[in-house]
Amino acid sequence: MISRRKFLAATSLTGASIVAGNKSFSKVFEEKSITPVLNSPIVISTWDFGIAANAAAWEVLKNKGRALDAVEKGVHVPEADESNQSVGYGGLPDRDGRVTLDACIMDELGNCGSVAALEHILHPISVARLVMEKTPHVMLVGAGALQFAMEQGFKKENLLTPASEKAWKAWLKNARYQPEINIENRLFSPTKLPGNQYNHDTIGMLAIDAAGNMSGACTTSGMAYKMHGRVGDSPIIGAGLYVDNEVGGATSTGVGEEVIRNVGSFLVVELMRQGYPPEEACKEAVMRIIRKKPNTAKEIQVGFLALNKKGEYGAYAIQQGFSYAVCNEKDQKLLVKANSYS
Ligand code: SD4
Repeated sequence: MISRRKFLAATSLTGASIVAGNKSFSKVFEEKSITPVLNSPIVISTWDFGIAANAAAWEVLKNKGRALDAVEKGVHVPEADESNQSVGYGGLPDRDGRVTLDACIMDELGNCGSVAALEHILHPISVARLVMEKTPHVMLVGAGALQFAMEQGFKKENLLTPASEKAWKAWLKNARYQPEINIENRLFSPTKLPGNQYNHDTIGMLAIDAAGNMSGACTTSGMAYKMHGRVGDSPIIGAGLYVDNEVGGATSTGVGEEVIRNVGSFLVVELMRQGYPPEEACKEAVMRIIRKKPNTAKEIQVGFLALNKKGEYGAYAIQQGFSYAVCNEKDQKLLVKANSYS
């Protein structure tokens, strides 16, 4: 039994009461302790929308499927969710009005694949997986990534929904390049962007299967209204995601530039290798960012989420408001509020 103080959305709550953006969301949190189920399948993922994604991943894990398949299926859910404006279809575009997607995936053998600045493809994570499985490369970007996706039979689609186009047009009126921060605090102190949109959130997912193997996936439309061609941390192995099957895995969300500068997810995994529990490893990675640039503590959000080989998990963020979803055989809809620096 872990007796850390956490705020959890209980499994008995209905899905309807825990949808992203629901104003009454914070009311569904209740305080209780976490009983981890160690050494058995588990999937964890960033933010409240991780609950629905975990459910899809759990379908694979509970049937003794591979963690790699679980994370791919899991993140398909937010990628295809039009109402989610920070991942995949319906994602907020860059400042030129183009939806450009970043994604990566990593398996238990250390294989990895990634796409960055990919346009027109509904499931960038599946393209990343094929980069891993069918090419000698790790990363394809932009037009080359799209070309590869088309060769693999993916359909070219328009990912800019009317809602996201409207938000972008509202943003264009001022066209301030630097996005307003801090959108992740929306559950606790909402900061709204023009058009009532929030500017970024990423799904990062880590899973352990019945065979004890770990995989991870990370996918996003990145920072809203970014410069065309900007790539964040999410598709960069070691920054937005890292998995080492001997130790554990980590993923990140928030302002990708700071995560890249500190090779955040790799750092978290290496700290776990040295014996840090997952939350402590995430905290040290956050502190590394803050120590180098103390202003980040006031200005931006970065959150890390980690899972070790035993199935222990934890997270830490610069700002309040980072939540993550946990799914194992005991609880399928846990939502945990991460501890934070601020
Ligand atoms: C990025 N890290 O593109 C992503 C965005 C994100 O919560 O995670 N937002 O920088």
